[in-house]
Amino acid sequence: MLEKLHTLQAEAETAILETNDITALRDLKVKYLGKKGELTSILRGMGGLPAEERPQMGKVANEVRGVIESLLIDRETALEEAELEERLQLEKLDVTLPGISQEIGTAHPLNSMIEKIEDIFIGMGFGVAEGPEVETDQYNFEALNLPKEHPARDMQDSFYINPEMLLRTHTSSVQIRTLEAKKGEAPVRIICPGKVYRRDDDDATHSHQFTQIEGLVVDQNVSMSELNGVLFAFAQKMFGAGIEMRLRPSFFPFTEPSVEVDIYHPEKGWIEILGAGMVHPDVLARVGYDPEVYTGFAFGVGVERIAILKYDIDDIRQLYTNDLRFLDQFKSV
Ligand code: FA5
Repeated sequence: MLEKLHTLQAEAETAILETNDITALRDLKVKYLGKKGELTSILRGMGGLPAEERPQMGKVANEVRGVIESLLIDRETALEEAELEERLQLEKLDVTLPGISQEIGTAHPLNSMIEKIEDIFIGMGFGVAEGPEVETDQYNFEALNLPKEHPARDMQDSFYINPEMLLRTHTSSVQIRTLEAKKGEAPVRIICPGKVYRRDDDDATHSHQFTQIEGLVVDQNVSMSELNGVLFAFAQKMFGAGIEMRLRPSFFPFTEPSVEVDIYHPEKGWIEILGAGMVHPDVLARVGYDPEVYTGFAFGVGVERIAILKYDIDDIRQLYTNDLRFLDQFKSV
C-alpha cells in the first residue's frame, strides 16, 4: 500500500507539472483527490490492514494528499500568471504613441464677421430684420426710385428669374418691407444681413454673390451727422480707435444726399466698404411716412470688404473656395 501511495504521488507530480491548461489541471484534482479519486480508492483498502499499521499508513496518505494539493496550487498559480502575462503582451498599450486627433470645425470667417457686425449694431440699439433673397422687381428697384429703364439700374446688373422676379441685388429691398410692415410707426432702427447677387465680373474685390448688411433708421430729427457718427462708431469698434474713415459724395436714387464710405488700409489704400445716405423723401412718402415729419438714414455694408480689411485677405474669392488651408487660419477668430 505504501508503494501504491508513493507511485500515486510520483504519477500525480509528473501529470501536474506537464499540464499547461487550467481546466485539465482541475480534472487532475478530481482524478487524484476527488471522492471517487485514486487516493480515496487506495485509502478504502486500509480496512484490510492490521490495526497497528493503520495510523502509519494514514499519516503517509495525508502527506501524499498534502503534497499533491500543494503541487496543484503551485501549478494553478503558475498557469494563471502565465495566462495574465500573455494577455498583457497581447493587449500592450503604448502610452507614448501620439493620439488620433479629431478635426473640430469652426464658424466660417464670413459668418463670424456677420455676427461681429450684428453685435456692434445691436449694441447701438438696432434690431435685426430679414427679407427674401428671391425678390420682386417692385421691392428691389421700383419702390427705391429705380423705375424700369432708369439708368442707375445698370449699377447693379441683375439675375432675373422672370420679368417681375430677380435675385436681390442689394439688401435695400428690406428697407421697404420693414417700413411697410411698421405702417407709419416710429422709431425704426434695424439692420438686415443677407446674401445679394449681381452680374459683376469676379476679381480680388468683387464677387457675383456677396453679403450685405443693410441699416435703416427712421424717426423725427434723424440727421446726416447721426449717420456719420453711427458709421464712425462702427468703424472704430471693428478696426480700432485709430482707424481712418472718409465719406465721398455719391449717388443712389433712394437716398439724398448719398455717400460712399471708405476705410484706409496701410497697404491697400482706401477701400470702399459701404454706400449710405438720407432716405429719399419720395421713398418715405410711398410707404406711409410723412417726409415733413420723419427723416431717416440708410446704409449698405459689404461684409466681405470688411473681412478683407480686418483679416488682411488678398482676394475676396478665398472666402468662397472652401480651402481648408485658408479657413484653418480663422479657428481662433
Ligand atoms: C448698394 O448696394 C446700396 N444698396 C447701398 C446703400 C444702402 C446706399 C442704403 C444707400 C442707402 P453698392 O452697390 O455701392 O450700394 O454696394 C454697397 C457695398 O457692397 C459696397 O460698398 C461694397 O462694400 C459692397 N459690394 C458691392 N459690390 C460688390 C461685389 N461685387 N462684391 C463684393 N462686395 C461688393
